[in-house]
Amino acid sequence: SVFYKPADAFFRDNAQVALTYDDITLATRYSEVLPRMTNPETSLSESLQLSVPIVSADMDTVTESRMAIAMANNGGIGLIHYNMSEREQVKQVARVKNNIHGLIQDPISVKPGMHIAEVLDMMDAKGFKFSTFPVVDESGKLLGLLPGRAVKQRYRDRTVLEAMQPREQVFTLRQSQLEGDPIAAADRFFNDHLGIHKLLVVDDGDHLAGLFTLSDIERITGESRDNVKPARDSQFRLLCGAAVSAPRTPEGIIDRDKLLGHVTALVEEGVDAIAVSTAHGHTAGVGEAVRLLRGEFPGLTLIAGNVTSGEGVRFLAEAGANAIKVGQGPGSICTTRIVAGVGIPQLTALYVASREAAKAGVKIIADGGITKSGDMVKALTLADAVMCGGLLAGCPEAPGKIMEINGKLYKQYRGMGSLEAMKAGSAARYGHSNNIRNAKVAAEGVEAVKEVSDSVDQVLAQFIGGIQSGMGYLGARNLPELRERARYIRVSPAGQRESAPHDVIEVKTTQEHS
Ligand code: RVP
Repeated sequence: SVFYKPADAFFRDNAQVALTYDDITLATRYSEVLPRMTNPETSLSESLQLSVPIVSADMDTVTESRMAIAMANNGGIGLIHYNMSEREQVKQVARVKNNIHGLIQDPISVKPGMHIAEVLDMMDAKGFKFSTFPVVDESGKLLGLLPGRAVKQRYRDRTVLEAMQPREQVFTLRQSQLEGDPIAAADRFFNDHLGIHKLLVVDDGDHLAGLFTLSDIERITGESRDNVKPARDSQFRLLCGAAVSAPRTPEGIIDRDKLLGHVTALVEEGVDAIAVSTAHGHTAGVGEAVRLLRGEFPGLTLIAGNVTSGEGVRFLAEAGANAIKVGQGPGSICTTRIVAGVGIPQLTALYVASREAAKAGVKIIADGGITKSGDMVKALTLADAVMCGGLLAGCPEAPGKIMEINGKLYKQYRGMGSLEAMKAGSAARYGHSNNIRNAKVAAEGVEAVKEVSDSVDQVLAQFIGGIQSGMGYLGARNLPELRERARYIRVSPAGQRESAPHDVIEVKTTQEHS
């Protein structure tokens, strides 16, 4: 059609103006694809696959462990923010990696000589919510199971040996019995053993090799019924990412030791992606941080940003990033364009970045400005995934205070460049010294609130449904086909008004959630 153009032709025609989501619409195409037949899976690197292309933003009012767990359970991934101590961030990642798992291949165990008090201290230090632990000797051989009911202050002076169930009373499966589908094997076991909630796996020498819990198995088998595929690593653990800044020494150079120490601790807990997350990623400092991490951790998925130019994408790709965050100024709480006068409307930025990313063989993440699932579909015609802050900040899984205003419930949502967030640690992201208490700095974000929303499960079900509808309209079975089949046209201001509900009084029926 002369009207609806593929990306290259469309953006060439519009080279004089920067566009964003609402400026355009996508043309429908002949389709043999129903929405439910579409598969929006994506990858952020060769090793990091997601079942849905949605990432929760590394912001201190969006992603901590609860959000990351919910995101991965729904097939996406969360990036734990860095406005907390390194130790706390490592703990948060550990919480996600230990949360729900088909088979926990490396379960936390205790030694027979420990006192219950030490077990309680360990749980506290690591933030574990579970309190049942296998008991093993120095060689990892299974000696028994310490039940949760024995892990109480009242028994703090007892030893694990005194409190545990001995080996002969502990149910186990051999690794060889798990061949094929381990979840199905565990499911059968729990069916046959009424009242048993923990199942240990041992090798031929009776060394501990894994642990199943009934609640995990129920969650997983329940999920597969709902057709939600959680995002997991090769050991069946949920995926989790974490953000770092590009830390500097007082002399202003990248603090290599601090960065390496921090990332090493995250990697030891099994983090799946590290994002070097700053407001301006096309800088010497971010390039150096990415190069350093790539050199030390060759197989680790590295995300870096943010940029809005082809040169910026190439620069970070050459430094070793796998996925590049694109977006300067589109965020709902972002004032960079007003304060600094820079930044590019998001759709044009994504187009420019996507062309360079294809050449460099890297992925791009559309970061900021997504306000509805239609924006996600538009973004995914150019990007490999979208990153959301505001759309998730009202969920109960997001951190942050809930407040009541005029009888309605709201949750705090603030930019990482807002004054309060920068005081809490994110100043370096905006190129300021981390000790800004007395300095005069220009905030590039606002503090705001979002109405409290449904849970992540429900919110993401709507977004994923929207993405799949969009794919159905374009006749695209998967995201590569969506990219290929996308045809764009600009919309007039009247066209934009026409796109949203108009000339009606909207009523809300509450959906019943089972
Ligand atoms: P949004 O989803 O539109 O709420 O935008 C979230 C994004 O905004 C973040 O992922 C980040 O890139 C950007 N951000 C976060 N803080 C600020 C700021 O204070 N300027 N901007």
